[in-house]
Amino acid sequence: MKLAIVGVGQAGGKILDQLIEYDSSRNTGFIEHAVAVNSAKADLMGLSSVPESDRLLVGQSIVSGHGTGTDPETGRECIEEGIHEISDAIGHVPTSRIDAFLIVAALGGGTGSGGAPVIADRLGELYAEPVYGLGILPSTDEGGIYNRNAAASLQRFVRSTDSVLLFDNGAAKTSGETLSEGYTAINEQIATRFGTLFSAGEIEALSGGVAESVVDSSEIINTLGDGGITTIGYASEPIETDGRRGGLLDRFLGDDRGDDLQSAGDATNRITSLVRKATLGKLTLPCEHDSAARALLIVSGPPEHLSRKGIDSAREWLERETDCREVRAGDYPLPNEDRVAALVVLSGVTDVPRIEEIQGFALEGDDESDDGFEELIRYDSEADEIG
Ligand SMILES: Nc1nc2c(ncn2[C@@H]2O[C@H](COP(=O)(O)OP(=O)(O)OP(=O)(O)O)[C@@H](O)[C@H]2O)c(=O)[nH]1
Ligand SMILES: [Mg+2]
Repeated sequence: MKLAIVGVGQAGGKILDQLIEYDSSRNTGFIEHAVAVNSAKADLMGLSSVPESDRLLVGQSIVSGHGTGTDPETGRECIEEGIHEISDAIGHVPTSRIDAFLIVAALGGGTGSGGAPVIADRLGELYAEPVYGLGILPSTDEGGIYNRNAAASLQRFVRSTDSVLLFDNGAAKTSGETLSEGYTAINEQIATRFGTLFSAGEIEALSGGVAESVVDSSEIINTLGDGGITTIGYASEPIETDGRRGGLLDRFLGDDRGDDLQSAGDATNRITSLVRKATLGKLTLPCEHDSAARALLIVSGPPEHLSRKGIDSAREWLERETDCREVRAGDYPLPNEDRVAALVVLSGVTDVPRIEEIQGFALEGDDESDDGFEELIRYDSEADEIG
């Protein structure tokens, strides 16, 4: 599907950079237009893939180009000061070329945390297309300020968007590495997961014709729904290609499964096993699977490896695992790819331990946050209350 993306703040800009890199290196073309917004000049200058003309410095009269120093209230003011400039820059491309907007920001800092919901509100007022958020949660050990900022920002972001797709830095971090050392790898993980999702709905551009089972943008939009939180699981596995068969055969001989991956049965098994791995492994935001309201399964790879039978039986498994009747499934044919990958989207999730933990930080620091969080956890069944 075609997106107009806004990266807000430092993390938002870096992740936007990485998404552009993903899109251009694979020629997927899901990013129709992109803008990076920040109150810190140095962070904007540090970007590489976002063209300079699409970088917007805001809030200069408030913070003189130095960022907010982890203060969402100042972040909100900076974005409000520049909101017309920001919406002009985003509106540069006609909406007939766009299926949805995506606003990317870390929720624990200042500019992105305070500013992302302001931009979402504005786009929601101006356009009929859905507005999604891609929110980065701080890891728990970043401490009270980051976690409290994230608590307040998440609540506002959920209210002002059609869905917030969340990525928890803490769940992605590998042991022995500080968070900042790991950002490059983490941002690649983010781009692979969310890039696969949004480019899957853009497959017409690649193949020139649409097979019946290919995921399209309306299935993604229907899965994300109109209010709530979304999380993603991903798993992939290399496949042998003609040119490399010798080397890989050697590898298989050393593999005690001893299976012949060329048979149709194995293509089916590979898919069901990848879908289990994607669902039961680390989600971008860990949650109870059966609290999802909707799910979408996308299997990508060379068309001859996308077994319809495998996708059907994986979808049935996912229906049981999520206890959810609204499970969509489709494929994403990538003729030149040397891997098969499964992407599992769980949307409208309500039972999320990390959000309860963030709620605890908010309650510690500020009595007023109490009511808001009660609403956030319940929003899905009582969406009208917060609409
Ligand atoms: N995944 C990821 N998280 C990041 C990255 N850079 C910073 N973060 C996280 O983002 C949060 C801080 O948000 P920033 O984006 O740096 O803050 P900001 O929006 O620029 O706001 P200011 O406080 O005004 O600078 C922390 O929780 C960091 O862990 C990154 O490259 N990738
Ligand atoms: Mg910053």
